[in-house]
Amino acid sequence: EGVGVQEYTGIKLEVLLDELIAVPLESREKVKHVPVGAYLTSFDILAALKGKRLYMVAATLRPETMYGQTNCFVGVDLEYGIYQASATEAWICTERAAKNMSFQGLFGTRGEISKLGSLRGIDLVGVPLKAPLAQYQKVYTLPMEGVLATKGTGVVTSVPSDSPDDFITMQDLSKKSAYYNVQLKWVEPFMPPKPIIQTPNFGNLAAVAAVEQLNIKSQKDKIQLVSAKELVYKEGFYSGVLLVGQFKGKPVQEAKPLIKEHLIAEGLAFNYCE
Ligand code: A2H
Repeated sequence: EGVGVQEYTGIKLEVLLDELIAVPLESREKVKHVPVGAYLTSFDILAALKGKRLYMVAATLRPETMYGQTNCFVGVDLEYGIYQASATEAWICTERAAKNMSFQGLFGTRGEISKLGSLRGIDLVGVPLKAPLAQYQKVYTLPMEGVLATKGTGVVTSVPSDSPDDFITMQDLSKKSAYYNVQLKWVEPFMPPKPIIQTPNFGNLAAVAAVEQLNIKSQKDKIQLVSAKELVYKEGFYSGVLLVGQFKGKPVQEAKPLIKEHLIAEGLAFNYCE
């Protein structure tokens, strides 16, 4: 961890629980494949969630890119919890993040935590979500290899047009869906990504251009991905112009705080530091 404080925007992606098919516990043992969201629709969890909306909460440094969300990533082996955020909301994130959030006053009484359930990333793969500002009504939770348990919330919202990591992971998932255990309908309708930011040197799909320029082939090309990430970040932040949404035509630097404020005012985001 660095010395400074990193200021993230926490983004709330609502879990579309009604879209999941609840399978009674007895019949679950007989079915060959565990149904998507089986853990979330288990009797105990549904009872604990009664009267509450459930959100996956992602930490991002680029709230102005939320128009380009196509999915959300989790690490399949990471541990997550469902935490009571208020009387009407429960949030999914790592325990480490939940503790930080509680101390930052996001859960009501500072330092107090109420955990409603524990699950692993794999239990979330395929779960449908409503992502704020996204151009799709419904996006899906997908697996990513590099998700760190020690950063943010352990949930990464994905913007393949402007994040080389997100783009290459989506490409891997679409090329090797069987290997990654994902359904094509969770990936293919969202690719290739749609432009949201114009840049002078990398065009309007900066992440795609950088991945091509640096000849990055998969998530395994970690060193080149770090370079691509830095190049695209600088280009988007200092020279990017928004192509969509309420702040269309504005430079990214100007639009970023406005979009963050708007999301917070709508109850769709929050400040999160670590
Ligand atoms: B960013 P920093 Cl469009 N593990 O959001 C791995 N990566 C994580 C993470 C975790 N636990 N938590 C957050 N992140 C990602 C958008 C984005 C991001 C774009 C472009 C660049 C970019 C959409 N994904 O980040 O180490 C999140 O991805 C490049 C810096 O704190 C978050 O912002 O600097 C960023 O990494 C935080 O990285």
